[in-house]
Amino acid sequence: MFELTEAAADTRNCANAIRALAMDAVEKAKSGHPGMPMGMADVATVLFQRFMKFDAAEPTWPDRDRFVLSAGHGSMLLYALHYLLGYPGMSRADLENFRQFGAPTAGHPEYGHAPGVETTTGPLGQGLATAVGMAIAERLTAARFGDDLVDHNTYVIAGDGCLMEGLSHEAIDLAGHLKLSRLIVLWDDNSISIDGPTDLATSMDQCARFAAAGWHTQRVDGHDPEAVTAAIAAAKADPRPSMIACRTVIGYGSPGKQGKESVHGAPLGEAEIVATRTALDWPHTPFDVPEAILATWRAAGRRGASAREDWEKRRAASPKARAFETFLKGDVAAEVAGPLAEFRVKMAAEKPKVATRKSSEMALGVINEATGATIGGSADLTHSNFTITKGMGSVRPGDFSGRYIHYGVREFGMAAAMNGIALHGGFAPYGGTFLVFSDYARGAIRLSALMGLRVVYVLTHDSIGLGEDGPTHQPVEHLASLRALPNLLVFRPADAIETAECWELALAQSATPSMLSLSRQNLPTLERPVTENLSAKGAYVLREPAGGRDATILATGSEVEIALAGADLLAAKGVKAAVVSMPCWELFEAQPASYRAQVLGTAPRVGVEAAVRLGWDRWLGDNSAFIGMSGFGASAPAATLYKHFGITAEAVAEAATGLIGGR
Ligand SMILES: Cc1ncc(C[n+]2csc(CCOP(=O)(O)OP(=O)(O)O)c2C)c(N)n1
Ligand SMILES: [Mg+2]
Repeated sequence: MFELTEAAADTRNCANAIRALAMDAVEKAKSGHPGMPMGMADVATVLFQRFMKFDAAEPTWPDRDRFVLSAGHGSMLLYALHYLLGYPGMSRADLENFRQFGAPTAGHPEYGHAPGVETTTGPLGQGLATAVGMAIAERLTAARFGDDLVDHNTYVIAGDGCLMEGLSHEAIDLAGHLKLSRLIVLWDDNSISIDGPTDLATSMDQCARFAAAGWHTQRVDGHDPEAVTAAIAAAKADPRPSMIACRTVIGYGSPGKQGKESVHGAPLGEAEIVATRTALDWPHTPFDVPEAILATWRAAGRRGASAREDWEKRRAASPKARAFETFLKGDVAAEVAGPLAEFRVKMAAEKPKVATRKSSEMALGVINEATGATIGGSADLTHSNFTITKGMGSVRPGDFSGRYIHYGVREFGMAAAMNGIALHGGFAPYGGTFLVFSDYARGAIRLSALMGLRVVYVLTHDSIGLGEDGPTHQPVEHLASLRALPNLLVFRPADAIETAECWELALAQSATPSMLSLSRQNLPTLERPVTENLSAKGAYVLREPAGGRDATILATGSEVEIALAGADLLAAKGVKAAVVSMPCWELFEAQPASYRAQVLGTAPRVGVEAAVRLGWDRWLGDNSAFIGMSGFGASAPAATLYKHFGITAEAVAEAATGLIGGR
């Protein structure tokens, strides 16, 4: 190896500590990805020792720089950094337990498992897109509380895979447009992914792509600490978001495997590890870091302590101190509960016949007035999703005082950005698109659920009820598919009152995202008490016939009206049918069995939902029928479609009659 100056040798040794820990942990686990941490060790060392504003002892300091390892397979890079820097919750033993059950050192970085892990990554591209949300949130927060309380950067390490993902296009376009100058992406430009050299699959000029999206771009040798230092300094100084293509060698230091795809995701093997220790001049036993090197790292971990203490003083002296604290707590539910309760009373009195997307807009009017924490948006369907309310103001490049984000036609990018906004703290992001296009956002919805983030998806046009746009736009399997996602509340309110209730419940969650499935077509206001939030139990008896039930009709959303009409037809024939509205299965599932039994009753059941049957059998039991969809919809007026697909009051009545043996 070439001669290094003393400072450079120090940096190289510090980077070698990352390399050694990564290869040792992967070797011990017999599983993991050593290549990326070994390749990016120099860049990460420069970033954390010379630039990142953080205090390892206080990983939740609100004004810390955020670091996102978008190439989440390189998790050992993050864990090694956290151990070396002295973060709490990351011991040597944790590194030795890499990828073992219960250890904070999961295969990919998991939000909440260890302090300092800012977001879950692993699904390539999402870290980058989530970081865009964090960078937006930083500017939104700064616009409200001032640069003396909020002024930090968001750094991302992304790999070839992250940049090949389509999501990266959405993310960099949005970031470039919004001129997120504090966002800096370090691309691990190693020309290798799993299958081999990246030229098997791409010939993209990434710098040109980023530049076209309005980014500042640079190329550096990712193994030259001074070049990397100069590049990050230039990136910080530039008023655009920055991408630095860091030319690296995957698995750097492994004489037999560096530069090859074989080092991407498998242990080096005993012999190669011996050779690597020699090549790196790292004669230490596994997981041992010499005291002097560890001391350098630990000092770097404390580097930001005085900046944090200064910040604490500024906060204490700030006239906005209290407001900032309240904001960070993010207790939106307390702010909106009273006004929403009043709103329900008003709806019960006025009985509007409006689409639930419209009810949602009305509820949002109340919510957005009662709290400043909501950040709305839509993927270019604002005037269909009805997600904007009076006076919100659009977020624009250079002006983050507004509360509404025009995410553009970027559903996945929107959802990932909302995760980033939620992770950043304080805000309650919501964003709209058509329910059918939740598929485009699904990867990020899944991470909202996995991370337990309060994000609200406003998904309108939720069935064949949208009519003429036809089957490409009519969701049929989406409710079932989203209900299958763990830790996601799927709300499908039936009227203006339930819509307000569901919004209240969604905003009251602290560790669960929600989605509201909302109709395009008008729906009547239900006759029911509004003294309590009935949707909170997930399902409730909307109509109980006198003298016991012959049948129970279960329905959600727009089909509750049909269920009631079906019950009317049955009543005319002397059949006593109860009607149950089920705005949220997940909340109903969480009720005591006795409540569920009382709601469901013992009479034969008919389920009605303009969607596929999958999942309904949980509620229907043996002697049952389902009125819904069994295939794709069609293009026609909604009324024609409901008739054509047999989702009618008559069909409900007929099904119930059939079940009880005809009358
Ligand atoms: C969305 C997604 N698709 C596929 C994978 C599986 N995967 C993990 S790493 C990887 C290759 C990534 O290549 P690169 O980013 O260049 O990483 P490097 O090999 O350089 O470490 C793939 C396909 C994934 N984690 N996420
Ligand atoms: Mg690569």
